[in-house]
Amino acid sequence: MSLTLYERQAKDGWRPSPFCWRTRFTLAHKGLTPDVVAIGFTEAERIAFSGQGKVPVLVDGERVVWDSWSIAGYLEDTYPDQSSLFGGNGGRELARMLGHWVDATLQPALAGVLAPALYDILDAEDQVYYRRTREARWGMTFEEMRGKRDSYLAAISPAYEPLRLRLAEAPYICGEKPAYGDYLVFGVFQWARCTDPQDLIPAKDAELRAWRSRMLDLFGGLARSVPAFESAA
Ligand SMILES: N[C@@H](CCC(=O)N[C@@H](CS)C(=O)NCC(=O)O)C(=O)O
Repeated sequence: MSLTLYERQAKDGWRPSPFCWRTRFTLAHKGLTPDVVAIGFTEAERIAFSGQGKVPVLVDGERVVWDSWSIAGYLEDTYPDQSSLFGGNGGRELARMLGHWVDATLQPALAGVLAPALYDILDAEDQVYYRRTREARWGMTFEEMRGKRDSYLAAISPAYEPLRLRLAEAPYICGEKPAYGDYLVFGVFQWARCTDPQDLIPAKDAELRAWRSRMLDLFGGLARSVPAFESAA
């Protein structure tokens, strides 16, 4: 059966989307290797068949699934013989909560830095679209956001606190082995690695860095196989 993943690409093959990284790791966890079709922001017509305009979109034979959470649930239910993403129903519910924390707290904590930085790695046509939509969302220009970079950077550290506490207890967020909760969080740090030259995990956060390094090694170095800034190893 053919399996195709549509994901975001920036210029020169850079792959910055945190949502798409969740899905890449989810597929790898299930031992699945999709054909990857990378599209720019201004190529939404290529996923119009899904009835919406965002990536990731997974096509599994006749089945079309979009939204990283829906894709994770679909893969867990459709490929139950492979290693579980959630470790049962309670784990699935907890993963949903963790996803909400990532979307509502962790990702926004880095977004003030990463939104204008992402602009720099887009093709010219995508830059026009991205600037228009993101500046409207933030209510200020990218230049104004860059001017506030130091204050955005200072606000990141408190958002890491739950990760610090967890990674002092276990090698992975999900325990002895990585699972969906790790992929949710890692997507954010892979977005950072693939977007901004500065490492957004400071040296003092050694355990968080060590976890990121383990995540980068997973699945044959899947996340190391794309262009990224070397500062965040
Ligand atoms: N809740 C969705 C969010 C997906 C999402 O926001 N994808 C971005 C990735 S760059 C996108 O395609 N945005 C389209 C746009 O801004 O036009 C998920 O978890 O998959």
